[in-house]
Amino acid sequence: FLKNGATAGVTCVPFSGGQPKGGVDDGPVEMVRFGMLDQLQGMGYAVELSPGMDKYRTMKPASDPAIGVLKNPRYVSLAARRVAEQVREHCAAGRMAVTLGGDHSIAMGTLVGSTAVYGDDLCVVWVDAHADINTPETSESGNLHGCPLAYILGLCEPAAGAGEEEDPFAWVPAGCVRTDRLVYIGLRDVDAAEKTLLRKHGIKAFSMHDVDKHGIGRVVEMALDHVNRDRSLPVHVSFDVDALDPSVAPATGTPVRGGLTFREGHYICEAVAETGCLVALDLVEVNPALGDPESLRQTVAVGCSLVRCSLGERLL
Ligand code: HAR
Ligand code: MN
Ligand code: MN
Ligand code: MN
Repeated sequence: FLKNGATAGVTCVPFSGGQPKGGVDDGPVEMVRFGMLDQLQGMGYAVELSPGMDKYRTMKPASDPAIGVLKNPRYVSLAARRVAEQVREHCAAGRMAVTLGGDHSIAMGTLVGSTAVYGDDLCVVWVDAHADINTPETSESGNLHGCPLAYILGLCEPAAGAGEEEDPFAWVPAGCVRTDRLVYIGLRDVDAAEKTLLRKHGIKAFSMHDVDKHGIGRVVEMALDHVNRDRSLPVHVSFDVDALDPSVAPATGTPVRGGLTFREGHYICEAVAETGCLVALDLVEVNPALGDPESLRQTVAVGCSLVRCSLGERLL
C-alpha cells in the first residue's frame, strides 16, 4: 500500500475532551519531547507533521452542554472531524498516518480519515483494556472515549430527525468500518452492555484470557487471520496504552490490572509491521499528569517504542 511508505504523516492531537482527566492532552508533546520525530527520522522516515496542533485546544466551544449523558459532545466532534481531515490527507498522499493522542475519542477521526482513502477494505486492530463500543444509550459514564467504535461501526441510533445540533456526530459515516474487519486484543474491562453488543454483532475479540491461554504469538496470528487472512488488506492499528499492564504504562487515565507485558505489547506492533499492511497507527491515552516523574518517563518511552516497532524497528 505504501509504495512511498518512507514518509510518516504525524498528527499530534492534544485533546482530553473525551474523558474527565486533564493531562492526556499533553501526551503528544511529551512523546515529541522524548524524541519521537527524531527517532522516526533516524529509522529513515521522512516526517511530515500536521500543522496547527494548538488549534485542538483553542477550538473548544465556549458552551458545550451535555447531550443526554454525552459530555463535551460538540468539542469531541469538532476535534475528531479535524483529525479525520488531517489523517485523510496523510493517507491520500501515501504516507503512514501516525496519530499521537490525546484520549481515544480521537479515533473517531483517525478511522474516518483512513477509511476515506482505503474504504471498507480497511482492517482495524484495536489494542485496549476497554472495548470503546458504548452507544449514547449504553454509556454509563458519558465519556466519549468509551464510544468511538459504536459511531464508526454504525451502531448508534440516529437521534430522531436530528441535525448537527442534536447529533454532533452526524458527519461520521456510519459503518465506515465493517464489523467483520475489526478485531480486539487485550480486553479485560468491558461493560455488560458492551459485551452484548460484541456478541450481537459477532465482533472478534481476544481478551487477556485468550492471551494467557494461547500466547501472544498465536493471538496476533488468529486476529490477523480473522480480519485479513491473505495479509492483502490495509491495516489500521489503534493502540490504547492502557492495554499494557499498569506496571508497564502507569501514566494513563483508566489503568486496569492484568494487562499486556512490555514484550506482548511490542510483539503485536512488530508482527503487524512484518505483514507490510500497516497504513495507520494511533497511540493514545498517555497522560503525563498522572503519577510521579518516573511513571511519566516510563509511559512516554513505551509509547514511543511501540510507534517505532509498528513502523518497522527490528530487534535484530
Ligand atoms: N467502558 C467505560 C466507559 O464507557 C470505560 C471507558 C474507557 N476508558 C478508556 N478507553 N480508556 O479505552 O466509560
Ligand atoms: Mn481506548
Ligand atoms: Mn482503554
Ligand atoms: Mn469498567
